[in-house]
Amino acid sequence: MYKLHGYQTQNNKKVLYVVEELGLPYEFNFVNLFKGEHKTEAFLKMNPLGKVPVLEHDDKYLFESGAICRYLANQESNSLFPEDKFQRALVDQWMEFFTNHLGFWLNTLFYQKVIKKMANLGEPNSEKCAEANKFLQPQLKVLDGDLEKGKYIVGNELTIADLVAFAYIEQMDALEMSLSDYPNVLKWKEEISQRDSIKKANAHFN
Ligand SMILES: N[C@@H](CCC(=O)N[C@@H](CS)C(=O)NCC(=O)O)C(=O)O
Repeated sequence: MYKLHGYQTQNNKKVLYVVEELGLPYEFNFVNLFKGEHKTEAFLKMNPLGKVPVLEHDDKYLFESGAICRYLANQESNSLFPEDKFQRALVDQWMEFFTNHLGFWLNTLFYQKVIKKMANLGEPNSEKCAEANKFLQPQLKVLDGDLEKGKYIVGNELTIADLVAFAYIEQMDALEMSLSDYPNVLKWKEEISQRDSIKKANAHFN
């Protein structure tokens, strides 16, 4: 049994999407960041950084959402994390692209425009938002070009790269950002949003 300690932000959702898609047995422990539950002594023993998500498995703890997704997908052989070394490297490549580029800029906007408002942290920083928007448009174009070639991010099979990417891209709804200039991304996003795994993962937050 796996136990996932998390909140309802994209780093946590990506792990939930992967665990649901794999059909692994797990328990979800909602960690209320607004109550500081991620900074208690007990939590810091699981992750000294005081951040979610954390995966608990057989009395061992793992933090960093990308590492958790890969660990879960490595439990048994499955098409979500291909065995072929080059295909697997492509999955890693797109996961890194999201963590360091496209997803990073979406997170920047999400923090400035959504989280700051929720947490009463003041107005969005317009320079940071402008910088994020400048990088986002060409990077969305790159993703759109990739999804023109295949149904999913790495060819025609769903992989953990799609689930990780979806957790970032879906933030565009709350940001009221349109995907109309990126029709392949829009089609892909709509398809992924209908998957049972996505619905089951989000049911934790209803
Ligand atoms: N690189 C980490 C980032 C983890 C992270 O920043 N988690 C946020 C929620 S999405 C958090 O715990 N924030 C609370 C804090 O930093 O105090 C990952 O991918 O897991």
